[in-house]
Amino acid sequence: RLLPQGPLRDPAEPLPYCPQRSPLLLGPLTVSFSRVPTLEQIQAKNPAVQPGGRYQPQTCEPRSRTAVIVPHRNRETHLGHLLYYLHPFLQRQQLHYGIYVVHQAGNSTFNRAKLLNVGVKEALKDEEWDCLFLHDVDLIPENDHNLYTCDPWNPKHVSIAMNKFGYSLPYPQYFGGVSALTPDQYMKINGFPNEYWGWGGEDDDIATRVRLAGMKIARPPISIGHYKMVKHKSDKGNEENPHRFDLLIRTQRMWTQDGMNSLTYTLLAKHLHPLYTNLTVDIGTDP
Ligand code: GDU
Repeated sequence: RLLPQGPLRDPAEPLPYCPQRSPLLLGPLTVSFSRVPTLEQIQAKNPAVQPGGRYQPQTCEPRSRTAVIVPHRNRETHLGHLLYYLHPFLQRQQLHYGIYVVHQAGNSTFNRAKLLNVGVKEALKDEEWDCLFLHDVDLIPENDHNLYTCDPWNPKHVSIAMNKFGYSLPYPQYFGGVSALTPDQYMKINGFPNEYWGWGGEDDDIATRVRLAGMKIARPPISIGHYKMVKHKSDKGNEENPHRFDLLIRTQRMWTQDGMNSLTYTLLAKHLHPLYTNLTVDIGTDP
């Protein structure tokens, strides 16, 4: 039974579930970085987005509550591109969602995986999210059939076909870019490692955790896992991690000790920006 919408609907009655397949989806999208949108322009295009970058459909009960968590420092232009494309994309999928940007304070070496652990911990204080999307700031999905929902059984690697790798997977265990885990799956792998400072290695560590925790990597069909990367030079403060191969040898021994159960940080600020929740965090420095 479909309930009447609008003024005829009794507000005490629960909303019907959103359809299994959203009627708003467009399929392949054209993504261009030729103009950098201002935050005001993005806000004007997304009037239903609430402070903190939250949204939920008004006419149906969403089937997923997804938190998108973005590790960030000094990539404001990329963040503009991501917000410009991601807000309408997620609304077309009829999701209840929130976007979190986890900003590493200070100039010490960048630590992507630890920032994502912080984002998960803080996001779960806000709401009972049932899907966590761990999302690089410079990757834009190019097909909205790529649903930002979780696989109930296995962690999902989503950015499987990036333009920079010729729209194919660079190697079978690749887990970098964009991935999606339920909170249970995230805890089952003890989250992401905290000890990878600088570029590289942490994504392979996470893939190993998935295997060691007895799960497999789920993936969408290659044709819909397309992503376009905003071109960038390597960042100051995120140089290649020279210890990454040594750390990877130790994953099997360390994964139950290094992760969500050993996470320490200081939350310096939490700000509900009109388009996202900004968490500014002191995660310490590379030992
Ligand atoms: N980032 C910042 N500021 C920085 C450095 C990194 O915001 O100064 C964030 C961004 O979200 C960025 C992400 O960290 O998208 C990953 O960093 P890079 O873009 O420099 O790395 P790559 O483009 O080479 O990314 C690939 C994968 C990542 C990760 C990385 C190795 O897409 O998910 O696994 O390799 O660390």
